[in-house]
Amino acid sequence: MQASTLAAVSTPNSTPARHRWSLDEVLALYDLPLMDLIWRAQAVHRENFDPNAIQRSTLLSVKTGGCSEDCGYCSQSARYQTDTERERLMPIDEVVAAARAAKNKGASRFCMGAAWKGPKDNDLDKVLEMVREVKALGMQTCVTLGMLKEGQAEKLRDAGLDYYNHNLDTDKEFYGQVIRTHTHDDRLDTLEQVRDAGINVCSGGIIGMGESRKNRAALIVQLANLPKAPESVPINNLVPIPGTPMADNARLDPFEFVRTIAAARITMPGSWVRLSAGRQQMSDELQALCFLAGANSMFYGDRLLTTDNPDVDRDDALFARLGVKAV
Ligand code: SAM
Ligand code: DTB
Ligand code: SF4
Repeated sequence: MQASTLAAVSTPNSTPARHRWSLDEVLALYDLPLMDLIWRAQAVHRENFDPNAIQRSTLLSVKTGGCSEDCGYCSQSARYQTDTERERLMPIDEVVAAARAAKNKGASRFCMGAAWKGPKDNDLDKVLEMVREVKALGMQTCVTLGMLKEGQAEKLRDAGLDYYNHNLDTDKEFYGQVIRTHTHDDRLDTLEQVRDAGINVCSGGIIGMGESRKNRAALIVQLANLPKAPESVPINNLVPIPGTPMADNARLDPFEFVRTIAAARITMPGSWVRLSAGRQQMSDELQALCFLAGANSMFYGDRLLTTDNPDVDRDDALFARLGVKAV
């Protein structure tokens, strides 16, 4: 099928069947001249979203460092000597205070991250309480806790969780060069549990890890062809962390990042595409190009998990300059 084929194919007397994207089709998107790619992504964006509205989530690391996993990009793996110290799970009242502050600054969703391979049941009980209390503030809730065991997704749903973040991170073919302590299939298994429990799925990846364009396109294919596309798709640009194997990675051409956003927008037309890690290192103009390419969500607040994000004053000024509103 040509890259220009519509993303949905109608069958008589039924809802339109979803188009399954092939690697060649997504590579053909990447190969378009940048202006054509952005034009196409912007057209898809406008058919599905208000192009001047950007969703803002604030992140908080509720359990930092000391993780058993060996993800080659991560400051929180116990296997690498990084500046990130191991900390205990934060007390609930501190988490709720941070969520309240984020709401007052204009975030609509609060995402709590834990550096775990997956949650132990007694830790999960504390996170459930955090979810209930943040939800009671009138915010959407999101957590990212690693791999889930049977029954845990249902508990999170019953606590009122809106989104579970669990990234595929990279192409299945490249995964083993980044992470050896768990597999791409393990990630898919958790995504299935989250989906089956009726929680919104937030899943995306990181680029700039030394992967090829083909790997980047394959990641997009793997996300877009999930049984249902994730409602939220974070695209992270690697933040190189001293002490990790990726500390000295060369910076990816920023236009390749823009192309990845556009490919996500075109292949997942109804999903919120999040311009995620790496904004601190981007100019305002590059961020505006990402929004033009179809990003309509971002992390808002001075910190990501262990690294800096643009401060809220810079983001508020950017929104005003672009005439963009927060949702
Ligand atoms: N431990 C859980 C997990 O791995 O799913 C949750 C926390 S983990 C830090 C969440 C995500 O942050 C990762 O899947 C990865 O996509 C992103 N991330 C972590 N370190 C990063 C870095 N240095 N640069 C860009 N993205 C990063
Ligand atoms: C996601 O895709 N990116 C966020 C969130 N989900 C949890 C995390 C980015 C982390 C960047 C590096 C750090 O601050 O440690
Ligand atoms: Fe642990 Fe998540 Fe970091 Fe991997 S990405 S080392 S699982 S905190």
